[in-house]
Amino acid sequence: MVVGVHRPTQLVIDRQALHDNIQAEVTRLASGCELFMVVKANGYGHGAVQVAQVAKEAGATGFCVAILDEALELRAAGFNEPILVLGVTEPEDAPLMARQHISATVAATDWLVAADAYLALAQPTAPLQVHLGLDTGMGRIGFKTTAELTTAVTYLATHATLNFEGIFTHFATADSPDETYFKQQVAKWQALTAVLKKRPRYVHVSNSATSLWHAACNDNMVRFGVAGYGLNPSGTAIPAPYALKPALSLTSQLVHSKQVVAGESVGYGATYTAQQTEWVGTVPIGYADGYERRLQGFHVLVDGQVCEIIGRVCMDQLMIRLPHDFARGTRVTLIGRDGDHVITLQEMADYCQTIHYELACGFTSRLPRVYRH
Ligand code: PMH
Repeated sequence: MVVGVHRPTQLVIDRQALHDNIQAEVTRLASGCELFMVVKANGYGHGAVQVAQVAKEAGATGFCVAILDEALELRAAGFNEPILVLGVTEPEDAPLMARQHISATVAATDWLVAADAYLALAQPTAPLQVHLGLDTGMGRIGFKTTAELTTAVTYLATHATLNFEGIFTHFATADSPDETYFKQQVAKWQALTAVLKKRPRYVHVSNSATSLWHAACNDNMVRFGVAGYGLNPSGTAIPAPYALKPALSLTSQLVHSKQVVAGESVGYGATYTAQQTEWVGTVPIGYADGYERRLQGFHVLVDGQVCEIIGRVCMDQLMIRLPHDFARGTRVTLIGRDGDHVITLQEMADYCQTIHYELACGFTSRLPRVYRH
């Protein structure tokens, strides 16, 4: 997809905010506990390489991604830190991961057997670094029983192509005020890991929510994601222990303004009809940019003033009701602050009945990412 550099609509990423959030967490961690910044999905839409650079400056010592290509992007950009792929990769790619010093998440022993065959053939100079994933209640990937885990650990210990570098689990409800299910997962984690005779290099359970609110569980590494971007993992349910600074803003400009009279309609489906004479502005952003169609009725800031989105959000444009005429080129803020008003990703997510994670990841590559500070 092309990047719209000739259109005045852009995502603005505040590097200082990213830095402050990550550094605040690094500072809180117990000594010996490392922070790996989670930069999957293009750094939650913020730009993986740029976020990784800031995270490194702020004290992150490694990175987590979802898929192998995201790890390769970081290697190609020159990062030498440990990188863990959190999703299941293809055993065929084990030699590539070993050569690139990219750590694999493994959720079943048959994966190890298949990877070993490819590694034995390719003979990379280094073994493949393996993190065993344990399913303690997320129900996604991982070993579920001590028997399965013991088989995998024994296999790792007896195959020189593979190195047992880490073990981890993932919590489903660490962002919830109700800790019942969280505690059940912790108990399962403790029962499963009790069979280990030797601790691997990294033992980790914490996403942002766990590190923020259950730091006693952290062990020696945290996988810090959404809070690094300045977003509260719980939405508004639990206050963060320090002020999180949202790093992402979305800005545009008015490209058109006109008066409509009572009875005239706006947008596909003619769902909005003016009741009186009013000014209508057009902003060059739409659902093809990840600005959700569900945001009809939400608002933007025009020169700092709150204006409602009227009619359906189109693919590339949306219309707003203006208090009066504004010049073409007037500043429009879709996320962020202008004067006394601020629009947060959280408010947008609430309006769309989703979570800020989904909206942040949903901004498409047509929107240029511009870095400030
Ligand atoms: N570790 C794993 C295994 C994850 O899947 C995620 C996020 C994180 C750490 C970081 O979580 P945080 O951003 O809440 O700090 N994964 C996802 C996901 O799969 N859907 O939403 C978030």
